[in-house]
Amino acid sequence: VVDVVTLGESMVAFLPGRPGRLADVPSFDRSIGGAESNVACALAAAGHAARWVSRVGADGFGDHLIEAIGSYGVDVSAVHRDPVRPTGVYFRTAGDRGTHAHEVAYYRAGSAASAMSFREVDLAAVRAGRILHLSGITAALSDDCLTLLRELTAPRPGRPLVSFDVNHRPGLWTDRTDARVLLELARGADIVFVGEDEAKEAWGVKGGPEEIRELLPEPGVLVVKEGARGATAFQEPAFVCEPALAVDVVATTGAGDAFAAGFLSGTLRSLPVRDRIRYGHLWAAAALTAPGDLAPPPARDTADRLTALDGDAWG
Ligand code: KDG
Repeated sequence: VVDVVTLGESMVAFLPGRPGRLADVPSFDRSIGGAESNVACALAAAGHAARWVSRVGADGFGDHLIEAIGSYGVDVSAVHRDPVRPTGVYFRTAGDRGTHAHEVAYYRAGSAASAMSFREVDLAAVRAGRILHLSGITAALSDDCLTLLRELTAPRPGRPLVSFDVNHRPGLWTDRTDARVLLELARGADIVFVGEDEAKEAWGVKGGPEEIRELLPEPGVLVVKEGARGATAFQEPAFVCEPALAVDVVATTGAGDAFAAGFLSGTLRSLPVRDRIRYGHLWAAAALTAPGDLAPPPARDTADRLTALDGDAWG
């Protein structure tokens, strides 16, 4: 039995040897990135049965992704190899503590994953879990990928619970389609994660979580992430706000994926919404304090003890 299936592009990620501009940094360390595989890896590391579905090149980077993601215990048997298109890669820089924002340089146009399509993916493998986790990144990769997401978020009898992280990446939304398509996709999902900042950028929302809920009343569960302040989850008739943990941030990349994974872990365990958010915060804290995209979540008994702490200990 598969608990969670995630589908999306992963890339070999190159992390800078030192802070500075992309133009100046001389060396990078190899790592892995990919929002949806990050979610699968965190869930598998926490003992859930997770599968990642994707397409990678028939190249060494594709071998590395399959091996590295598989080593977390993720089922990678439904990942296809593209004989022609390469595996995507990306480079990231690091800011000198607050002096400048980091840069991201993607080399993924025409990648193997951008050729994922409704005809090509193994739909039975995609729909086999209790939860299917998707993200808006896939919608930006190609027309075929967007069609695939539309099909997977369309109503259908017996479909898994569809979880959708908006993951608006401005660098990917340059010409083809407007990022407002992310709103349409989110409306078809059962659980939606969105950052307040993303809702501003992608949809022009000016207010806070309530205004986002008005725009997105359909999903049974809507989680609005408010950065270092915390997160609000709407599940009618109630909503729950929980402050985030204060941590010394090393790198923010991957924190949203860790949050989603923690929240989904709590969902699989049927925990109350407050605890699902706390799990999200705890797992995000682990990712925020590690340099790469991925950090294994705290052990379940430790996390259970921490999430049960009194409200005052939180925030
Ligand atoms: O959420 C983290 C991802 O953004 C990172 O791993 C790279 O998947 C990635 C993307 O497309 O930005």
